[in-house]
Amino acid sequence: MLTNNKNVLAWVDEMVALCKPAKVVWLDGSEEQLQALREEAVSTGEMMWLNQEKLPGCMYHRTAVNDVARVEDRTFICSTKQEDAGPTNNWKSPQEMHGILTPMYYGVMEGKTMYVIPYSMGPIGSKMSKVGIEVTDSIYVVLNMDIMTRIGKRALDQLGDESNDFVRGLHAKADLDDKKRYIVHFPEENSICSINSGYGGNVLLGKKCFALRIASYQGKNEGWMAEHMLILGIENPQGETKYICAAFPSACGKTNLAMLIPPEIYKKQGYKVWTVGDDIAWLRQGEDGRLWAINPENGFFGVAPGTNEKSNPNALHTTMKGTIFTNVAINNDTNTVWWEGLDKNPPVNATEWKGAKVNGPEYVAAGNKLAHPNSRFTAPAKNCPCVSPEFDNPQGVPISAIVFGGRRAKTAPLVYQSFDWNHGTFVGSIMASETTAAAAGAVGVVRRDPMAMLPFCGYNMGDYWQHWLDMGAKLGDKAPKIFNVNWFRTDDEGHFIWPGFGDNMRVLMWILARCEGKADAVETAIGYEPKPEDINIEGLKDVTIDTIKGLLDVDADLWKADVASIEEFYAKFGSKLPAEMKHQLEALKARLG
Ligand code: OXD
Ligand code: MN
Repeated sequence: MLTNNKNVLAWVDEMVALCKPAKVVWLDGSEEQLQALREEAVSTGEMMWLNQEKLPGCMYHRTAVNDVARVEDRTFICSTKQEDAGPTNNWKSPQEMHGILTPMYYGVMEGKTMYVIPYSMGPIGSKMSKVGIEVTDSIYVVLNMDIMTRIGKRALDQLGDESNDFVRGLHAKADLDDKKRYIVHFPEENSICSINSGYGGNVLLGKKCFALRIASYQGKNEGWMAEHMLILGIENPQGETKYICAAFPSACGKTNLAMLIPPEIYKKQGYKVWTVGDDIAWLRQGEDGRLWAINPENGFFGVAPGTNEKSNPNALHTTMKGTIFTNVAINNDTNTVWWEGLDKNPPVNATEWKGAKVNGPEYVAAGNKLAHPNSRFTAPAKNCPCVSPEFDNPQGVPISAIVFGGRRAKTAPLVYQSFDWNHGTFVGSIMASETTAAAAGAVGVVRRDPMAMLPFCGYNMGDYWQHWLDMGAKLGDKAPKIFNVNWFRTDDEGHFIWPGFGDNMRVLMWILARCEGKADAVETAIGYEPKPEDINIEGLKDVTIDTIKGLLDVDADLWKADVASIEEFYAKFGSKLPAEMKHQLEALKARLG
């Protein structure tokens, strides 16, 4: 027995009685046990070894064709009261939802093995970490959870013998029927149920389900924050590191920013960038009054397509060992992996993500994708060349700045700073991205995604904004400064004006200078902007001071149109919209004239 904790034992007994597995295996976290499971998954065809010389420890998995992404329309927050889930979440009462789910789980693991995975979100020994137990019928889930979290006996030891503060996660693949797929959160019961999926975001219950949806609810009740944010550190030539958290909606380059390569001008001075996290931050006020962050995860579950030597060499390097690849293409000559955007040479002897053998170049020329656009790597953080030396620090890292960002062709400038924390909360709440010509549907349609938490907030977003305001009041003058960035302004031909990638560090440097009181700013209707000359453009080919002036331009008419769309969005929250947010919106309107 790995634990004497009666709460854990009783819950696992209950799950066994419900799902009726033939066998129960507790994950102790040992390498021998994991290796045996890898071999077993290979023997059943669930997974495959890749070329062990080129990609040591790396494995491959293919999901069902109907099961390749998170399913927001099948994701529920089941609080007792509907208003506690709010207008941005699907809701059913816990009673009704249990009525639907319990019969589906009854006997669902007959003849199968139930794996019991104890795991810690956050470094072992950290007061900011929390424990979860996931039971699942999938070895793929076990092996991914081993990379993404800290699994095994150490997590149970962290929980202790008495505590009942663990998140219960029940996952069964069942028959992968997408009509009966459910990803369900019971925040008041500290539990998650997932059924009929085998795709990462739906089944690695420590990630989005626990570390964002359940944890955001816990954070509200316990006075901390769970956010969809990367954490990075910038070390100056004197060896001092300042940390930034940043929230972006999907497809805005969060993993790339977290692992950025400094431009030559900073590199040669001795600046370094360190990655603490690429997706989730848990933030708590420290004893010194400042806001401290840990990354609850232990690995990266990144989108493969588009990752290459130029866009993100650190991510690419991270995936070279001990990584699980899902739904990418296989180069059959070398038994290695390929995806769109890796290089310009699709393998001739290829297997595409659904499993068909094809001639890669011909297949791609005919307009097909060899890798699924949402194909993934699950890679250990410790592989990352720029992983922060503080990655496992139980204290976390102190945060100087919080950065919000979206994808806006015209409205949002390259960067601006909020007037204060409350205004920064407003800036986060109006985050949005516009659809691009690359995607189906109308161009320039605005999708509001407050704090990039729209699909991940486990309670009413109005209450969530109030929680942000309350955290600001608690932090007072120790609060991080809040900024907004937009790497995606386009010219009249639709080309990006700002070079992005590593050059985004030039903007982060102004942000840090502001935090240290070392840079001036210009007050505009929407916030403080840099003086154009304060964005360092040394060594940039096509960017002049006039380019920066253009990127910082604030078009009052566009902002007035945006205000109308914000009003419409805010109206959904009725009396849950904090008065302060209404006040911030009115103040913006007045400043725009
Ligand atoms: C993710 C997401 O996978 O945000 O990180 O969807
Ligand atoms: Mn994410």
